[in-house]
Amino acid sequence: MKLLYAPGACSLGIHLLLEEIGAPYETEAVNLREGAQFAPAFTALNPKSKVPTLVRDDGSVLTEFPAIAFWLARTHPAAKLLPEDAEGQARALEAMDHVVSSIHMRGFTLMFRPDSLAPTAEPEAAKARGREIFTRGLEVANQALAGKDYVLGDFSIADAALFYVEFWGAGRMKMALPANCQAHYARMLARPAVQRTMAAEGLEA
Ligand SMILES: N[C@@H](CCC(=O)N[C@@H](CS)C(=O)NCC(=O)O)C(=O)O
Repeated sequence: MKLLYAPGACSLGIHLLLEEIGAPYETEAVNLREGAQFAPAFTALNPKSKVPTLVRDDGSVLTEFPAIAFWLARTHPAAKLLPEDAEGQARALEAMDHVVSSIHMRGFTLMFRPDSLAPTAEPEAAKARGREIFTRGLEVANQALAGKDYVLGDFSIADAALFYVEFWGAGRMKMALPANCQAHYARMLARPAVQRTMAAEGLEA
């Protein structure tokens, strides 16, 4: 397997899942700032120009965080990254979709690219709205974590998703996370697989 990733991007969550699994994999850094995701070598693999992009051993390509995480968990059951029952699997997908679609794609994106959907005459208002969505999303995750170490109780792919937005909030933006998210972030950072991933991407918490 080969993961195309960008240091500190949402691909961080998939990177750490590969470390948790422990099967051999390669990585290739994609320089998003230089627009490498639009170069033909990349779009030939993923015409959506996004990381994470996973090239599997048979050469086929899988994209979109929840799909990659779900596939990794299902194909590596020994790593115990996903509950076995339908309810638990649906909850994992629900939590990941909330992170990717709302906290990341609406909140974080609006904060840093206020004109990403349409030109706006009020970029500061759009950024503030993004911050509100990001913060509100983490508050919802915080409530769901009450009384639990991990999103579903035991560690799962849902934690990898929550971790990357916690890293963006606490690590990059130096925001105070709500208490349960802060404890979850610290718990994630204590995992050897997460530490190896952070080191490999050159990141500091
Ligand atoms: N829906 C996608 C989102 C992926 C995404 O937004 N990736 C960002 C990095 S965090 C990216 O590749 N951005 C490059 C670009 O938009 O040009 C997923 O779940 O994987």
